[in-house]
Amino acid sequence: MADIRIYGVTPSSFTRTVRLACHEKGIGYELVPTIPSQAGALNPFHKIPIITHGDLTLYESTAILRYLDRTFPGPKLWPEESRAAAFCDQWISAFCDSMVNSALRYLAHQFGFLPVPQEMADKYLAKAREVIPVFDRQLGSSRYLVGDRVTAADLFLAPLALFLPQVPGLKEIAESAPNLARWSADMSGRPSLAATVPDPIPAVAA
Ligand SMILES: N[C@@H](CCC(=O)N[C@@H](CS)C(=O)NCC(=O)O)C(=O)O
Repeated sequence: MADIRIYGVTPSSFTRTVRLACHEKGIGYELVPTIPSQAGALNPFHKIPIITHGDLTLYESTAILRYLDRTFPGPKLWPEESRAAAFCDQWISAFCDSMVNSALRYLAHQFGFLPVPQEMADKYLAKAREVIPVFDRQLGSSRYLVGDRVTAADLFLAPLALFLPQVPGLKEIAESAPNLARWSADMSGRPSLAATVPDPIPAVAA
């Protein structure tokens, strides 16, 4: 087993992304249950996930996946070819910016993790109506976000995408995204997704 520790909690989208990367590459790890308010000793920004590997402490999920990909053998999470690698970075960045600042924030509000006024939550939902179809169109042009094999970009999108059907408002948007649905079904069948199913969080009332 590799000496990797992941500090986070199972329902956290970014924590699951890091766990997915470990499973896809066959890296053993220990999950150390840590909520953001407990993260300050390892991450001055008080966010999860964080990893430690020997004397290394690393936060920010993209940096963590890059480190895992460069350090460990197993399937590459970024394509070799420069344009495909750039598109992989593009979709990760689009997820971390546009998708997080719409669908993920709306979901966090609905689950009670983000106490913002309803007016703000409504804006997140309106933005999700623009953002989710962009990902859907991309998944209509290739099997995965970048080409015909799973990359790091898919590992960022999957945890959130698989939550969409549980959240009224987002569920209806997801139902109008057939390529995203096809891709979600495909991703759900991967052992990495099966091995990282989040602990339940209370259902959201419609
Ligand atoms: N940019 C960070 C974002 C991580 C993030 O937002 N994590 C969430 C949990 S999924 C968190 O810690 N939220 C607490 C907060 O924002 O205060 C990354 O890529 O790892």
